Amino acid sequence: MESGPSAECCGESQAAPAVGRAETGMAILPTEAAVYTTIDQFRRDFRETTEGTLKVLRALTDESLSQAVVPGGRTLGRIAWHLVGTLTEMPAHAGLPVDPSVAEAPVPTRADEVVSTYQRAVVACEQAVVHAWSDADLLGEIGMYGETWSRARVLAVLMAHEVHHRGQMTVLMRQAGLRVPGVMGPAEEEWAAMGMPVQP
Ligand code: NI
Repeated sequence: MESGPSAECCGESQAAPAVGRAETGMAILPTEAAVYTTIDQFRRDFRETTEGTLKVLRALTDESLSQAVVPGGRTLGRIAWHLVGTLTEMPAHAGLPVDPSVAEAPVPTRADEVVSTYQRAVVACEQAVVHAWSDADLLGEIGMYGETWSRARVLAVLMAHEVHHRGQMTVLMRQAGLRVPGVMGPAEEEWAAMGMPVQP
């Protein structure tokens, strides 16, 4: 992300004083040790999460990319592209051997370009983590966005960030009139397809 997760996700300026994790919006994350103690745990979670995100991205249309959160605000396309870019930007920031330049490219006008770039970023991210970091490396600490994080925390934040923006996208997609796929349970249309009433 261009200016770190707190600036992108919480609307805070990076110039704001960092007086604690609660102010960065990261305090709700589980402790890193409880999340990933092995690279394989991350890989399984990463694959499941990114498959869900891919379902959402595949439901985008070219026209929907310009759907704004508020008039003149961040668009669905920009959020999607930020999500794609972070998959290489954050790992690169953490010292992993990935090319972060996708985060710097303009937002595509075609939805299929978002999807294909995401797929490449997923492969690049997973391969970098798997090949460059060992289980023992996860407890090691590195500088991230003006703070000190363990590598396990980097991976946990990467996943939380993905789910956060994916949730934003599904709301905007409804507002754009798109059919939204179920990611963590069936979507409205999927309950209907099963002949069941929409569950709360
Ligand atoms: Ni963000």
